[in-house]
Amino acid sequence: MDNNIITVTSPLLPDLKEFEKYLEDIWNRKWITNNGYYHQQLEKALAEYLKVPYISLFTNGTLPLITALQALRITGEVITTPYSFVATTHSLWWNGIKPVFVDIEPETGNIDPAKIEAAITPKTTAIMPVHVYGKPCKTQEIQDIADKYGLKVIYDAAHAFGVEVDGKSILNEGDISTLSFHATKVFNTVEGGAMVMHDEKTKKRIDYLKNFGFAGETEVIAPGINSKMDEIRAAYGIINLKQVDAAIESRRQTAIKYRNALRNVDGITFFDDMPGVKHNYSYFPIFVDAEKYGMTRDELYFKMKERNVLGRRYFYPLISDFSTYRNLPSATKGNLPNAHKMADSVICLPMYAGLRDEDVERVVELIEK
Ligand code: T4K
Repeated sequence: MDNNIITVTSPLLPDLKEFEKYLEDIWNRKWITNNGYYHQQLEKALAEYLKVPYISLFTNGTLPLITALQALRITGEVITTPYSFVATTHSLWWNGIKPVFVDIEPETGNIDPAKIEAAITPKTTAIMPVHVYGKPCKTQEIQDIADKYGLKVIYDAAHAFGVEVDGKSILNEGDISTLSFHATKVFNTVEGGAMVMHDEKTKKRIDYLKNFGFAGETEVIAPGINSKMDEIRAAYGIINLKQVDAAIESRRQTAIKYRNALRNVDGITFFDDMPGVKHNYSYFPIFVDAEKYGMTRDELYFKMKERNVLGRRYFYPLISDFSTYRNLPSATKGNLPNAHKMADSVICLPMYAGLRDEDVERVVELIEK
């Protein structure tokens, strides 16, 4: 038996020698945080790379969600998806907002726009969808509903780094999009994140809010938070950005290998590329139909684990099933059948830049058997 552990992901690391040069420069500058040189450079480079007009860096992918809700003064109820990482819904809780869960579409795992209107009440102020696994939401349909009811749209785009639809960045949709640059993401700054906005005024306000609300040495315009990215992480990000295209290409090759090998395995399904979409291959979820496959998802998951293949059940349990949220009226199983089905059948296979062919083969062989 092969004892090498294959994890679900492995971080994209900058070249250490190159990083050392940046560190020396930071040491010389003696400016290590608070909108420093590399912070500004990374914001510029990311705006260009991501094809977005304005971006503000954060210390992680959770605080831009929390701050976006503050900046847009969202209150009352917000419509969101249960099929995500807990941080999505936690950002609402931290703002005293009631989450209202709406079911997902089986084709993408994203919130189903056709089910949003029925969940709107006089207290609804916004929609918070997630481009789960980096697959684009039906943004036009969501925007039409938002416009009709006067709602804001904040996209949790934590998985959607670099994703484009018909040549346009998905990050320009809605009022605000947020990104995560966590170690496990396609592009990482160790911990880190960002917010994308459409205009300079909002960018300025967000920059105040992530710096305690300071709008000058002696003026505080709002009860802001501290969520500034430091110079060391910004420099790390600048180096990583140079290799992210190659990393995405490596991930794409892995996705092709998985798809070719698993297409004819009875009871195993997966997503194919969507027409017109530039994907980032951030995750490779497969879905197990126990009856056809002859084994349940959990049986396969633990069998893989026994053989040192550490896939992950992202996103199981559903957010709506965690104790904090399960008593909400919208958290019932009857309201969220598609989300339950996906959460109960998913395993994310190992997926990262540089995953070796023999490791892909090992994963595939385990599933085939
Ligand atoms: N919205 C969405 C939709 C999100 O998915 C996330 C985060 C957020 C918001 C919030 O963004 P952040 O505030 O986190 O920036 C991970 C990540 O911690 C989390 O960022 C991510 N989503 C979530 C989906 O996954 P865990 O608890 O599964 O990570 P962990 O530590 O078990 O790592 C998974 C595997 O990655 C390990 O088995 C091995 C590998 N790994 C991990 C780390 C940290 C490494 O090889 N090296 C490392 O340093 O949550």
